[in-house]
Amino acid sequence: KLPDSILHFDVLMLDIWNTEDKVQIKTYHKPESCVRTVQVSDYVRYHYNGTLLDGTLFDSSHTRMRTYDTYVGIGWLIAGMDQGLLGMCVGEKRIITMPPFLGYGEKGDGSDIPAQASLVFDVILLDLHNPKDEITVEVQSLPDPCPRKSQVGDFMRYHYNGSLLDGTFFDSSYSRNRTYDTYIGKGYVITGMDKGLLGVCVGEHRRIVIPPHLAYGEEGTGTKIPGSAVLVFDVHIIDFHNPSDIVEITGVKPENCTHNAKRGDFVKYHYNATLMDGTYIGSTHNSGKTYDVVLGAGQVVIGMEQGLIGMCVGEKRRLVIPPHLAYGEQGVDGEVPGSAVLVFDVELVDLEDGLPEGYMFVWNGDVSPNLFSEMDKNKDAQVDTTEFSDYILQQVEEGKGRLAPGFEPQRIIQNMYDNQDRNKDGRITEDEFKLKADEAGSHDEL
Ligand SMILES: [Ca+2]
Ligand SMILES: [Ca+2]
Repeated sequence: KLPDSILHFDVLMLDIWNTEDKVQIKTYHKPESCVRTVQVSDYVRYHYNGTLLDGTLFDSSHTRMRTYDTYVGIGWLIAGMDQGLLGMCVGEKRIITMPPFLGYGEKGDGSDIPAQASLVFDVILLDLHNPKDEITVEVQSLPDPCPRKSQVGDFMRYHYNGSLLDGTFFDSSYSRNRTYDTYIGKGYVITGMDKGLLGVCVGEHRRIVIPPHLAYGEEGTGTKIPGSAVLVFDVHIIDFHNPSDIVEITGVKPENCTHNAKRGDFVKYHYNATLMDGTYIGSTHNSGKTYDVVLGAGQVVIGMEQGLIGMCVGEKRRLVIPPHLAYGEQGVDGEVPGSAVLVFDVELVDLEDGLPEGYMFVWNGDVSPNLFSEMDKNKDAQVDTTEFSDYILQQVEEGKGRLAPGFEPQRIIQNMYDNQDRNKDGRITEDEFKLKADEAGSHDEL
């Protein structure tokens, strides 16, 4: 022992705790919106930096570039974390400080955490769900009226933005500039989406929050959706239909509407066409020229023919035509998207009665018994195309016969002529004429 010596101690305080200590929580960032906080048995994904009380870093999820994923409050974590994460919001940042007996205690952990060390975790919570969770749906805007809501088996076209709970974007149909198209309720999309798209209206905006067990599970998918991630989809319903849909016809029938369009009739109409969301497709009103077709002749899509049948001149209808009665899955390049439902506002402007099914020419009265000799103007015992054509046109002009409306008369007459000229030598003899006239049920009959 040295007498009268002065002792110097340089003391560096590394750690201090008390057996009465509890977990200390200091929140230094709280998100504006916090609909839900961590409860016992929730599953969380978070990032952390772990340090000793003196600031020595012993572990970091950030350097591993992946979140720490675990259940909370049921003993999967050290006690200090099981307690310290409770009540946290997604997006919240907090510092959780715990005494060693709530951390790794007397033994410490490996070479990085010494015995009896207090621990400090700087935590940001990224994700939170409970295995008992269902999807949640938040309707953001609802069209009025909404005459129909989607059901299992409908085919839907929608846009979406997909993000994780902390707001990290992972996918968007908008970026591809095309809708996502699928049957719903049939397992073609993740379970949560299948459920979340039921009961929607055309035009609706809704947010669908899907826990991982109803999405991509513990594995996640691709590079952007981590395992056990909750997904947030903001969807906009463009349209939907059912494969069993027929043309939906609305409109008020004018009074004294007695003469209605039927198959074979030649009709002239105006239309304005849009998609269900109002996107313009086309209109006759721009040119002022009507669209003219023969009903049943396949000149327009089936849904349009069905929608026009039964209309009278002056009548207006709205036709909602599902894609299988319009342009199908293909659509029309650059004009109509595949599988799109179309809305036509039509007005019938003119209607000319067609001929009976299958006929292109009919006599209004009795047929002349001297048909052949009447046609054979120059009396050379054969009818050539000019004689034939002149004769038919004259009958039409005098009201004795009618050609099917809506077709080129010369083409009809040429067909009739070719039909009659059995040996195809370019002229019709009296024998050919009789032979043909004897056959029953043939079309374009004289
Ligand atoms: Ca002749
Ligand atoms: Ca001939």
